Amino acid sequence: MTQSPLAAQIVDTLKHRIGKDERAAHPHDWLAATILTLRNDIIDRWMESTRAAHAAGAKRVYYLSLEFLIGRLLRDALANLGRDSEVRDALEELGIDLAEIEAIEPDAALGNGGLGRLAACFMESLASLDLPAYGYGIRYVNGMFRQRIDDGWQVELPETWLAHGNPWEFERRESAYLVGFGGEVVSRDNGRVHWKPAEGLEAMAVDTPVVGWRGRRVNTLRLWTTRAFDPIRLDRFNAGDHQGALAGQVAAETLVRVLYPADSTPAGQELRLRQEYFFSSASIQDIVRRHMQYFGDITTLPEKAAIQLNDTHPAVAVAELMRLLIDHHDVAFDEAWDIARATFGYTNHTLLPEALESWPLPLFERLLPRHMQLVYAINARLLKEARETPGIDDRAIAAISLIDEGGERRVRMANLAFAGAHSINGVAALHTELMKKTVFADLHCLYPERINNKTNGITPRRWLHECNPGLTALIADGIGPAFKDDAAKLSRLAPLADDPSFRERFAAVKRANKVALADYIRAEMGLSLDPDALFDVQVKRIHEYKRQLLNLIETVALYDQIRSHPEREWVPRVKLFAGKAAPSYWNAKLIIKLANDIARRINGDPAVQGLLKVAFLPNYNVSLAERIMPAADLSEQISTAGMEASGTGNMKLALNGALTIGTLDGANIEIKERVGDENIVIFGLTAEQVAERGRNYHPREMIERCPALAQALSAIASGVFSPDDPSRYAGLVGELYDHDRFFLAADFESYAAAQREVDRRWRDPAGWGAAAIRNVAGMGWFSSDRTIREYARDIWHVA
Ligand code: B1N
Repeated sequence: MTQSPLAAQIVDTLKHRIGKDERAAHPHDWLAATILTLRNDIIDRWMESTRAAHAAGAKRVYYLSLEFLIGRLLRDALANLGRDSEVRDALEELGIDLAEIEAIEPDAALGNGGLGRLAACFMESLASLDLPAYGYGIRYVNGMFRQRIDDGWQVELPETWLAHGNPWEFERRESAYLVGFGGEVVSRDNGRVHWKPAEGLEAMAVDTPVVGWRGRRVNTLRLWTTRAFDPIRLDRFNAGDHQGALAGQVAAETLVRVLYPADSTPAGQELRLRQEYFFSSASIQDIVRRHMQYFGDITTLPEKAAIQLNDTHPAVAVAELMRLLIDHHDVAFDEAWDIARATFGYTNHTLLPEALESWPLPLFERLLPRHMQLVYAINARLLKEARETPGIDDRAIAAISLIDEGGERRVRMANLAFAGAHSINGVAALHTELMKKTVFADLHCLYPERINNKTNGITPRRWLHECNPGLTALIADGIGPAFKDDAAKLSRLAPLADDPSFRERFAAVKRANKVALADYIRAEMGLSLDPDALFDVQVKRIHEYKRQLLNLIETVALYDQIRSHPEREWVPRVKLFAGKAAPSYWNAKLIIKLANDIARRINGDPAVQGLLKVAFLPNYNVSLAERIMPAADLSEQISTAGMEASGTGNMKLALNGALTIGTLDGANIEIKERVGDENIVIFGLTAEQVAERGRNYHPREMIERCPALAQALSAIASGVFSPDDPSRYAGLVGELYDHDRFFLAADFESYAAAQREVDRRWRDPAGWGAAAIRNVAGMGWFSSDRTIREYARDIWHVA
């Protein structure tokens, strides 16, 4: 049999690049050979994209983010290049199953959750919209930890995504920069200021190509790794100090070793500040070098570069650009400040006060003495402007200052980012309005034109086409393929909600996806699930404000009800939970244990007759999300109103035909507007009511007035689900009576009623199916292509 050219290429790559023949090759070798072969095509397009942008003198977008949660890349590349079936066939000729080798590609988990995944969706949309862009971040050796569940408890294991090498990346040894720390600032005779760092390490670029839809453009994700300047100190080694000889190397490796695994809470340690400055400095140096090489005049930087700060993690880049302009390019302070503000945009992702980054002043000054001076200089200018603005009093001045003077003095990174940017955006409409009223109220008063909203989005390539091929084919059959190039065209699906035969086919696709997920869960956890039950999912980081505990308490209340009234017609439900807890977040870890304790008890109770099953799926990551989204019927988006900035899992689930049960929080509000009030189940206090209630809230009374809630809480607190340690949850539940910071008691009744409304709707399959289809039809607006178009138009000013 003659081999197809592609199959021959893969075999050739296997032989000459991997050094294996067909008989000796392991699945990992086939995976690498396939990627390396496909890469040739990608490289050609990559170079073409770079050349064209250069020739056009185009403005470039730079997305600075400490996190890029990109997941697996092969499926994405194949789909976007349209080479899926060609590669599948070639591998089949060689006796290799594409799906099998795809499944062993490690997840690139260089992020915690929503913020990191958003950065990955944005990179894909930037390439799909043919915008010249670079993502800048850190090439962590160990990404987000792998979660194992041992006896119901979370155990964190190191994640080793680079163990088999990484065929997607290119080391750029020539793109290397010195990044300094510590030392002193000296004034030179010529009036210039010079920073002499005490320590230095080298940042080296490692590039990954990002393929856009239909291979239109290939952009660069540039992740920095470290090289010790002087890898081994031979003088020390020869003197017998073997460890000392390698100290520089070890310090350099430590910096990029791990991703901080805390979502929405700042780590606060010195290593984190070092990571932030390391990647910010390398990125700014790279941007300035490219600009000078192409355009030769630093003052035109804002015309040719838009730098977006993904939260405050890269906010020190503002001071770093000022330093390069003033100390290295002889730009005067005022002009440098104008250039910086015209270049930077800042995106805020959270209002939680405990999540706002600030650094103890002594630490900041010790690590970055020159930046400290610049922060003072910027602050002096800022406060002078504030004092000259009518209506700004001393209290407002204190709030605007880059330095927090209350208690231990600290540098406020959000204020630095705000002051140093021409645009400050929130990630959903409500969140943006709350930014104006809360954290940034005074800065907003000073610069009322800066805050704007850019509601988050998700890429429909990964989160519909690739993860749900069944639904994608059905949609194409119903409305034609145009939605693949323009997600807004999904709206054409709406009339088909009234077509019984389309609804039936839609239900069959959903059922097949549920069977696939049930098969996975049986294989992984030994738990059998009924694919005809309602699959109710809450998948996201474990955090008290996201209220997994509310869902669990309601689950217990439902369990009690089923046991007391077995004669009633209960809707069979499967409650699925997944998500990671920050390793140091005790209550979050306890909530995972509670989910597992509740699951064990309910799943083993013959009295519920399989009407209710509960499962906590270990190690939630991008790949597991790709399995869950297509199989969900109900999406739990139940954060305390005002606390979830946007959410993006809510978008992925609705796009795949799940109905949302949710609060009026984050992007839920905009989802409701787009899918229609009848196709979403809303409950609970509004953000305004939460703020109002906060001052006069008595959870104990509310609990005592609601027997279902009181009973569920006392069952959990007294050890019904933890007979091995009856007081395990006494503290977790006890806190609710007196504090209940997240208003579980206030929202419980409304949540439980909403769940019974969900049951009522589920009993009408036609009505449910129509609502699910209308969800898909309404979700096109949440494509990250739309989000990126808005950033491009309003913030970056690129065509
Ligand atoms: O960013 C997502 C939003 O959809 C979520 O609502 C929001 O919670 C999330 C410190 C964060 N906010 N803040 C973080 C992550 C890591 C870290 O070290 C904060 N993540 C969010 C995308 O906009």
